[in-house]
Amino acid sequence: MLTFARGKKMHLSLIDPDSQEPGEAGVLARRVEQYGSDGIMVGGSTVPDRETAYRTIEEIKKNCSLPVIIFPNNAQTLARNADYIFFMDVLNSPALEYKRQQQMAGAMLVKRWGITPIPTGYMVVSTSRKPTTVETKIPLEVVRGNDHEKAVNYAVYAECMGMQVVYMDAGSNPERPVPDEMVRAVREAVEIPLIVGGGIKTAELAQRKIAAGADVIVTGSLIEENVEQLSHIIQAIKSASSV
Ligand code: 1GP
Repeated sequence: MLTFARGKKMHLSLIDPDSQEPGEAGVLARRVEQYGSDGIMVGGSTVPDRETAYRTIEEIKKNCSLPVIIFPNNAQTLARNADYIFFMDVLNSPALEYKRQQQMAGAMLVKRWGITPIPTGYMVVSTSRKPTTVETKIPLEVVRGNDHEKAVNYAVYAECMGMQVVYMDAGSNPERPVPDEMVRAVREAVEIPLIVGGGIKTAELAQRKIAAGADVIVTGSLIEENVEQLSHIIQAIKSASSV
């Protein structure tokens, strides 16, 4: 069972079904489990369809025993063979489609298929001059890396709404990750577990985010680029001291 808790340091591996064939995803899943990752997120902003998501999860499950969490882009790409889903409010999107409509379209599927929803306050933090993919796909009220007050307000809202986690995401392959100071500001404001992802490609960066108050680190692109490096990141997370 996958349980997030404040102070419980974890690592999640993001596998994007759009980036490799399902068979290759299975090979990567086996590697990340060996390195000590705690779960596999399946998704991204460009997952083509439900069938691709299903086949990717199928191969992941053949190759490892880690829990699989859907990281959804829309209701059309949910797959019945996942264990969990980050059931999201995109906190800084003004678009009803991403606040409510996709969630409503997906809710009955999640229930029917017995996927466990993890109510998630998801925030996109803009740290790059060139927009990341998520920034091009979803209408956003921009939260820049120094907009601590906005980030804190969104996170506190998520906590008051009863969401189980806050996920601060700089998007895939950003120029820089969510700044330490912003992670710290949000950490001080809420009690719920804090997930941080986007551009965390070294052990030092992972350690810094944990030291600033992140509980869970997400790694995506690096798994496709240099999966061996992941072992250092996971070791750093597990040995880092948190606040
Ligand atoms: C993106 O947080 C994830 O939504 C992962 O980002 O691909 O940069 O690791 P990276």
